[in-house]
Amino acid sequence: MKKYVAPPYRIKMVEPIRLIPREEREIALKNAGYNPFQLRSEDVYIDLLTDSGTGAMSQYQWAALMTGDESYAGSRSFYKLEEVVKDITGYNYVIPAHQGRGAEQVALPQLVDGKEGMHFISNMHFDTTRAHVEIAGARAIDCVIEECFDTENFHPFKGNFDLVLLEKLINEKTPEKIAGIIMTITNNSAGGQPVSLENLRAVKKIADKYNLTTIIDGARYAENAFFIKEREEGYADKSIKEIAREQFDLADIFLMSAKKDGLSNIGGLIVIKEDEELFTKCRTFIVPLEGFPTYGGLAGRDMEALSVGLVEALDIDYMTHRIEQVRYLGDKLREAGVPIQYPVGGHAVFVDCKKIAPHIPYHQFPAQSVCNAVYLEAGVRPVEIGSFLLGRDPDTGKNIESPMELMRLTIPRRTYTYAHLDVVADACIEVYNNREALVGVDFDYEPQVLRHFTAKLKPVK
Ligand code: P71
Repeated sequence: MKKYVAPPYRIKMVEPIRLIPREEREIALKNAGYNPFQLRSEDVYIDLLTDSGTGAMSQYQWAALMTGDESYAGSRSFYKLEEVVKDITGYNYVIPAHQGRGAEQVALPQLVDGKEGMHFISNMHFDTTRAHVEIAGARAIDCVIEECFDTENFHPFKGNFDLVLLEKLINEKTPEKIAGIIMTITNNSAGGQPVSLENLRAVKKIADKYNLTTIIDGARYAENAFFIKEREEGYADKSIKEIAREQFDLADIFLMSAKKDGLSNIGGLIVIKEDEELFTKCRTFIVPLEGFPTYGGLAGRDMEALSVGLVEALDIDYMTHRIEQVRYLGDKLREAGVPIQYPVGGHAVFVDCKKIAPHIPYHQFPAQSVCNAVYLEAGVRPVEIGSFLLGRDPDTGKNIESPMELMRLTIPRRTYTYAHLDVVADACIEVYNNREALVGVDFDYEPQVLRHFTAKLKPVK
């Protein structure tokens, strides 16, 4: 039987976008210090900077906004959100936060608990998570499988932990000095790559052996569950929600940037399985940092939209199309010979810029150079995930060389059509065909933390 695949939605409201002329793009990029983060969105035609809070809400979410209870304390909207989150996770305690890093800034220091020389181990820390680990006085160690760094090689779960290395690291640092193991699902920095349930189970077993806390950094936990359904034996007939629950069963804490698989424009969550003492600490510190524990920096209406979005993200039709769309762009690029992280991950296509611009050294940020060229070509805004984002070693102050130099083409949820993705593919292919002309960039201004957001750069002469 023929399979018909089209978006499981139709458009009822539109936001006009425009491609400004090439000369204007050149001026805009120069004024932005050759850093796409500093562009005005009106100077961008197709915005693939991030899938975080940039998606389209459904009619049910917009309707729910109107029912928000804006009470400072004990909001009805909070209790609704709490019920939805408990139903999905099976955990006991729910605290909202304004976004993922809000949840991180409250929860991570509680796990470090003021102790010296502590570490978190993750398959791969995302940049804000790494920043909050360091602000809490601890160190972040990544422990992903080697296969993840070979962009050409197919592996169904490139986000997996290296289990041998994990146990070695725990023994090396000693279990007392491990504040927690962070399961980042999907593994954003490596290409939105999934982690298998088999791998998560093995991590949990090791954590139990050494009595360590496990934390799910689950901004894209539903996408991860979908890949398990697609690729892991025995899961084809399970629902995304059922698989997600198996993921949650393997952790003690769930931190979420709800701007991704919460299908919302803002929001975050701290969810704790059963540690009442930890819950009490988080509830205490959320007050000065984010807000009263029943709103945590969110308006009542935001909590309403999130309650609906969390459920919609578990829908199989929604998710099938979501993953198909990302794969469509990846396949187009691959067919044209553009090197990408393969297989394509959940939320973005990651282009391997080490292969595109081997003539640009890591400290001149090859992927940033490719991002800028793609913007100039067609007004498409990608984001660098490489040495520019990675920053400096907090102990030595030296630029860290990222194992991969990637340009991320991040697809917002339910926002662009396949025709937009054709434009993106054409622009990338054009830049790829003229890759010898690419030049590196250097700092004009470098901020101390999370430098990629606000840095100013200049092309190397
Ligand atoms: C993403 C982001 C946010 C971002 C990063 C770089 C440029 C623009 C936007 C945020 C995450 C994440 C994971 C796995 C925690 C956060 C922080 N990702 N964990 O990929 O991917 O959440 O942004 O809500 O504070 O674009 P937050």
